[in-house]
Amino acid sequence: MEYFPNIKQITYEGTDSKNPLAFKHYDCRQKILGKTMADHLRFAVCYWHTFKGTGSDPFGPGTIVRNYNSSDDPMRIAEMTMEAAFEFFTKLGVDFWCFHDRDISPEAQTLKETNTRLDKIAKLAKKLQSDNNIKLLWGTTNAFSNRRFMSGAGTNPSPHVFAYAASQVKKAMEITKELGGAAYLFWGGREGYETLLNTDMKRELEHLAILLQMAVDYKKDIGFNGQFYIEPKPKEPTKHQYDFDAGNCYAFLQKYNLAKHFKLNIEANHATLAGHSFQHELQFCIDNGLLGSVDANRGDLFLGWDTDQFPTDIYETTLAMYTILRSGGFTTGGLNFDAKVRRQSIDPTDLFHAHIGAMDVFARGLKNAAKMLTDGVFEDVIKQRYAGWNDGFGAKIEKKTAGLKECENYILEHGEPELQSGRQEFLENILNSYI
Ligand code: XUL
Ligand code: CO
Repeated sequence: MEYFPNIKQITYEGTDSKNPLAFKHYDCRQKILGKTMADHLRFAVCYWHTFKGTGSDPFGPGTIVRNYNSSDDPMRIAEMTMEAAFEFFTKLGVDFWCFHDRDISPEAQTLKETNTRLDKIAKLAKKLQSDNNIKLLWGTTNAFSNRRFMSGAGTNPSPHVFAYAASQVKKAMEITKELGGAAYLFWGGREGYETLLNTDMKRELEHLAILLQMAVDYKKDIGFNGQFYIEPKPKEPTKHQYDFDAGNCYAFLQKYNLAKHFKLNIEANHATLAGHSFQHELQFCIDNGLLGSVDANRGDLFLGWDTDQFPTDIYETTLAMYTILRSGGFTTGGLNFDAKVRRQSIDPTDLFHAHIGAMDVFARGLKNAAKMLTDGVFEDVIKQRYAGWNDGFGAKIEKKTAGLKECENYILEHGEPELQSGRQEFLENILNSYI
């Protein structure tokens, strides 16, 4: 059955095209700095929002009705959804997808039955992957929706719930391996707290580290070679999420000797919720060898929660791609659209408009970033600004051969420093000239 019969293959038609169902900027085969756009951007569609999202919010149930949900049998729905998903990936022309175990297959009465269901759907996914030449960017488990996880998964006060979460991680990692996933992801769904009146934060964090170590060990046991990611988020669903931001995750990973096993998956909307720019979180990761992958979306300036909107801002995508390109680009990671169409966008075609726009805005970001990098204006400015450290007394400080006394002597001899403008407005104007 065809699930999107009104949609043909989406193709690149160039900037003059008026066709809303065509790319104006994303030309998958076009080479930028020696690599195709497809290989730079590594676009992925997320299963949860795009195929399982129905537009429900705290004030009302879903508004979106999909043809692949038209069955009384939940497993038939799971199969039809998977078929619809691969039709969507193929028509859109993305190379990757991402999923949670519970997105692709519904939970049953027991873990055993649930896992049998998962195996069945994973088999279908594997066939569709190979038929359509689509790859898995990452898989993960949903250990936050079921009521058993109301107080967390790895950080739950009950070891019984911890063990349940751990067994879900085990199975989800196995199917991720079976599907050739480039990575396995941990987002700390309800790993956080509502009040310290009932929470032993220290113990909970120790338990989280134990769970991750178990995963590291099991990964070795089964020979899964994918990369592990943690996805930071500062709040929502809990008031305080433990994996607050990239800096916080890094401190946690170092404390528990896990840093060499993990990279981070940076989500734009999570960065802004943490009070950081998307670019800041990316740069922090790059500076510390932590950049894994990206959940590409955006928040709303006026709303303080995770609205998960599709990216539309060329400034944001230009700065993000500039930062990613400067670091050498993605290896295992890519740009996963962890984004959902709005509650009133009820047509299947809206899913295509959302992804086409997002892919085009990242393609523009990539092209702008490549020009910025080739011209080297910003790199030169930074080089010049720090040139004082390359020799003389600056080099002595960097080599740690000067102490407080030497600094004092230097000032006594040289007096007041000469100040240099930061030239921010000048640089912002140059940035604008690329956009
Ligand atoms: C939630 C979120 C998740 C993760 C995967 O805010 O971003 O969907 O990306 O669990
Ligand atoms: Co995400």
